[in-house]
Amino acid sequence: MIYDSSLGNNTSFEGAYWINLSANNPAGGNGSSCEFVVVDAAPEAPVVTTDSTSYAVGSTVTVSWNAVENNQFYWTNVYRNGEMIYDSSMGNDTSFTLTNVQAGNYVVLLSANNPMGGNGSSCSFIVNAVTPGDIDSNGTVTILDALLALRMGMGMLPVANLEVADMNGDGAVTVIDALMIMRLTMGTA
Ligand SMILES: [Ca+2]
Ligand SMILES: [Ca+2]
Repeated sequence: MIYDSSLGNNTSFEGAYWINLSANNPAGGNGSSCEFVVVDAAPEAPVVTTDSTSYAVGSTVTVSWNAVENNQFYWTNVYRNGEMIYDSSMGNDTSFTLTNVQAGNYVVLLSANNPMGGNGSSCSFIVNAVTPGDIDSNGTVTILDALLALRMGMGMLPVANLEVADMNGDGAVTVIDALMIMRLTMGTA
């Protein structure tokens, strides 16, 4: 006997169980087994984090959390400016990545779940809007950005970040763009 209803909600049921079954005759036996776990509480809340709290547009964001005991599945949702943009559904991974992120305020909600319920945590991060001229994506336009544009215009650097480097919108990065960025840094644009 492995079950007696008179035991009610006795928490001694908690634990890992294995069921082994074999069919036997005088020539031998063959069998199979299965395993299940009985829990008496929802898993503890994992702590979800990102590798930074501030990103440039187009970045890759890694979201991760600690594994918790007695979890059956994790579920994550990501909201950008209040709108859900990612829904993991049920999974057992403890991280995921968002690629090519767009500007906005992001909130990540995570829960660990089992048949007794779920517990979760959240974190937030910002993807900064594109700043024209901020070629190195550090949030401000400085003389370094102008120098980067100049070197791109002279063919000394491959053109990256065209969206912010091409100040006059002609589809190329030239000395003119470098001059426009330089004037921005001097407040004479
Ligand atoms: Ca910059
Ligand atoms: Ca240009």
